[in-house]
Amino acid sequence: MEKTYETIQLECLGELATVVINRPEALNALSTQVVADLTQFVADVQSPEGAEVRSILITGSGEKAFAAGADIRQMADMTPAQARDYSAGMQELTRSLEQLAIPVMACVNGFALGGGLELAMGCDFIYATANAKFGQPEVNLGLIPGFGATVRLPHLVGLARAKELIYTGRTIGAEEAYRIGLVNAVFDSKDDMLDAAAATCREIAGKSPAAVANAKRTVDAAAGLPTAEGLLVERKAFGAAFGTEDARIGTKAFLAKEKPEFTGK
Ligand code: CO8
Repeated sequence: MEKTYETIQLECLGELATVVINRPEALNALSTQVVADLTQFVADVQSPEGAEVRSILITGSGEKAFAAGADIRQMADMTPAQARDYSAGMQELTRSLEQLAIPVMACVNGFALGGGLELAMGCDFIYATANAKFGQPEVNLGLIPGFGATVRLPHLVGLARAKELIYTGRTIGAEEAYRIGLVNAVFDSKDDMLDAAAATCREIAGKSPAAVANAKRTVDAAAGLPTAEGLLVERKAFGAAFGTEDARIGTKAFLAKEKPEFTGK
């Protein structure tokens, strides 16, 4: 897929699309244009032209920031109604990332604060560099998180840790983020992180696309449901997996001791 956007750079290498948030002068803060460009990118991936894309990495330009939050300059004069619309736009973007049938990884270099961390949490999982810094500093501005952290942060790190981070506005380093389950892995350099993320994407791309999409949909649908309801969601999706071509291909190949050639159907 070849597309250009105002505030994000797209690098496509075969099936892997790497999105680089590119506003280094503002530490990649998420202006309305960045949100619009990311939203357009998701629409492009879902268009026929984007069919070749099998996984997505989102990262920030330079070494200093993934994204230092919503653009405070733009936000400063918003009315409550405008802020609600702004929040809605970004919430829809993160929902659309969660609803894509392919994996989306956040690769956090430097600051992932406020809306930056919320964007990262809208991805399937997060890799980070050792210099990464995470936090929800909205209380320092008299605000609260508005791009999903009150919902997703407790899912990832538990209610009490999420409350502590949100109430204090404290920034934590990569090692602590790893220890509390916010990030999956920490790397010495940005290149190491991006290489490892690309390898994980290749690993996933070698599996059944139908199964990966079903797993993503099911985990998303079951997240936050009471156990009994979540199990019903899983049961239905497990049943549906047996209606796919990939399930026949995968199970037959196993029994024949062959490598499966999945079709994604
Ligand atoms: N928005 C706009 N510009 C920013 C932002 C930002 N979030 N962060 C940094 N910048 C700009 C700075 O203004 C500065 O610009 P200039 O050179 O023109 O003065 C440039 O980036 C470099 O920043 P610093 O000089 O501050 O760099 P430091 O290394 O000294 O500090 C920090 C780095 C600690 C990251 C610091 O920049 C900082 O604290 N930034 C703000 C972090 C923050 O509070 N983020 C949360 C924003 S609120 C949010 O995300 C809420 C989301 C929910 C919204 C709900 C809907 C309304």
